[in-house]
This record gives sequence, C-alpha cells and structure tokens, in this order.
Amino acid sequence: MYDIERIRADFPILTTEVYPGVPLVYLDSAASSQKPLVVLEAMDDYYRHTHANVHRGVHRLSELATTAYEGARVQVAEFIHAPAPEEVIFVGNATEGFNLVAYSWGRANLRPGDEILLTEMEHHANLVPWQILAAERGITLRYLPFRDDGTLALERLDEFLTERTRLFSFTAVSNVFGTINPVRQLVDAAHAVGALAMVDAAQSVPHMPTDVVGFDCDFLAFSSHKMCGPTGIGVLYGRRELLAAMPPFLGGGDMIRRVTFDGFIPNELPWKFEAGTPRIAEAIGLGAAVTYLSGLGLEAIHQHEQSITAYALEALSEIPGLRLLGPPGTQHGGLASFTLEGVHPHDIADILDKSGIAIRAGHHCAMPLHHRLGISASARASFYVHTIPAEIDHLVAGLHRVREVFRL
Ligand code: C6P
Repeated sequence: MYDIERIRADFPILTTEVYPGVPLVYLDSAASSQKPLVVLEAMDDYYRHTHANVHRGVHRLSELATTAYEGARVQVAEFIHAPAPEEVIFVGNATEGFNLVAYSWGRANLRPGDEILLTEMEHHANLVPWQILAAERGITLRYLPFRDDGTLALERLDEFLTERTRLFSFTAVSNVFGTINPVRQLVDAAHAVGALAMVDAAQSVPHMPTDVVGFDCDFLAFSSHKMCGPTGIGVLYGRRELLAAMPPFLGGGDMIRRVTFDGFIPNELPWKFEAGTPRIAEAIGLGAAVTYLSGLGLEAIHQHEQSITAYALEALSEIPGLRLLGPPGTQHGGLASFTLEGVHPHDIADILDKSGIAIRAGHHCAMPLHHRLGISASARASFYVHTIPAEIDHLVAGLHRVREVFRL
C-alpha cells in the first residue's frame, strides 16, 4: 500500500512556506528532487561521528569512513543489478559519466570515419561531450529523429545504425517529452551492428526499476540529486572488461597504485576512475537514498507516477491554448511539458511561483530538441514519490490565473 501521507511526512521541505503564508508546491523533481529526512540524517551522522579520509589512514575513523563509502557502492550496485561493485564508479553527476566515457573510451577507441549515434531528444550532457570528441577526432555524430508525438523513430534505426557505428548513446527517459524509451530494444539494435550502448538513466533510475543486466547495456550514467540523494555525486556503471581496458580519466591520488618520477601504474577498478579524495558524505547520502527508494519499492513509485501523470495530462489538456509535448499514456514518465499560446514559459513559471508552485521553464538543457519543435522554450511540471493530485489541481488553477493575467 503506497501511503502517500506518510511519504510526504518524510520530506521536511514539503511543509515549508516559500513566501509568507504560501506553502510550497514542488513540481520540479526532474531538475532536482527534494531529500527525505533519512538522507539528511545519514550525512549529518557521518560528519558528526565518522568523518575521516578514506582508503588512507589506519585509524578507526578512516576505517569506518572507508567501510561506509564502499558500502554505499555495494548498495548502488545492488540497486541497479550491476554484477559487481567495481563496475560502479562514483563520479560528480551524470554529466561527468558521459565526459568520462567520451574522454577515456572515446579517445582510446575512436578513429576518423567512426560514427556515434545519439537521438534528437538528448540532454546536453549526452550531446556536448561527444561533440567535443567529434571535433577533436574527426568522428561523425548522427541523430535518430523523434516522431511528432515525442517517441523515437524506431522504424529508422536500421538507417542510422551502420557498420561504422561504434556507440549508440541514448536516454532511457526524455527529460522534456517524458518518453520512456525501449532500452533493451535499442541496446540490442546497437549490439547487432557491433556498436556499444550507453544509457542516460538520469530520468529513469529515480523513478522505475533498473537492471543493467536486463538492459544488457555497456555503460549507464545517472545522478544522485534526482533520486532523493545529495548533489555532487553520480554514478557511471560500466561493463568490467570495458572499464578495465580504458585509460584513466583524471589523474591524482586514489587512482594510482604506484608513482615514480617516470610515470604511474593505475589502481584497480573502481578506484582507477576516482582521482583525489572522493565524495564520501555524498556516497553515504546516496546509499541512504537507495535504501529509502527501495523501501518504497521502485515498481510502486512507477505506478504512483503513472497515475499522477495520467491525472495531470488529462487536467492540463483541458486548458485552452495549452499544448502538451510528448506521448500519451503509459509511455510517458512522471512529467508534463507544455506551451501556452501567447505566454512565454518564463512568464508562466514566474506567475506560478507567486502561488508557491515550482516548475521549470526554458530549454531544459535540450536546445536541439526545442529547435526541432520550432520553439525556444517550454514549461515543465515534474512529479515524484510525494506528488499528490491536489498539487496538480493547484497547477491547473495557477495556469488559469496565468491566462487571466494575459487576458487570454
Ligand atoms: N536534467 C533537468 O531539469 P546532471 O546535471 O549531470 O545531474 O544531469 C544531467 C542530465 C542528463 N540527462 C538527462 C536526461 C537529464 O535530465 C539531466 C539533468 C535536469 O531536466 C537539469 S538540466
């Protein structure tokens, strides 16, 4: 039984007022989620009682900190069904995961004439690292188009995946359309032409069960801050044999086994890719977030978001002049992006904010997607474990007020 009132009570921020007498209606979880008390307490407890640097000291606190840090890695590995914890690399965020693969795997493996396939619905994090690489290495980037309803043009995969494709990197869930892409089908199509497959799971790991073995993907990246965890940490999952063959990304402490004046020998996985003092408190916070989400059940979270999203899409579609972006029904993850004829999305967000309603407006770091749609920006309301229908009702009422202000 999904006890929404108990879940809401887990998030201290949900009872705050953003202006005097104006309670928060938080509909911006896709940008960054709020944090349950258990995550705040886990980090606070760590800093109060067990903080020390990891992997270095022989003293008690360092041992405790190391155990907690590496324990979080095991938790994350289990959460995404990674076969081994050393396949879980702690990075700064999903963005850094893409940069790591582009920098390390890309520079070691790609030659002029090679192709990387992306899609037209990608976030800049899964575009720009490859664009930097393409400019440097003479490789070609191709983009699988989306259809008018915001789903990928799967019927055109054969045209875009060729024997020159070395990597297909795509999002599991679009942060603008909400489209839930058929990950396994896309991975299989990449493998069928001998390419690797990388999944942008920033908008899927927080919201639905993740199984990297079931996906059969080669790399997968996501961020902690969108899944109830702290900012400053994310995860790159990589197949062990690929990670083992890749050169280091950043150099410094923790990622070496031995250093001389002539060079260095890199550390084993996963530390080969974790240079410098790592994100210890953040990993512990992420571990607590994983425990929290697992306690709610990822399937239950997904079901809850499906029903909230259906409710929202239905209610929003009745507002005159409002155009919803993205597919209908069950292919749609927990968000709703839209435009309102005659009103700039920033004005929508600004007016809603006065009523305590937090949504995102702009290009959502997906400028090419908006360009393809012929618009420069959209408004987006996004939902999470704690979203209730009453908050959608507030949004709808707020949008009617926006229409009044603009005399529509
Ligand atoms: N999207 C949004 O409001 P970082 O910034 O590294 O934590 O996550 C990057 C990222 C990658 N892929 C997808 C699909 C994403 O949605 C995001 C982050 C936020 O949509 C912030 S721009």
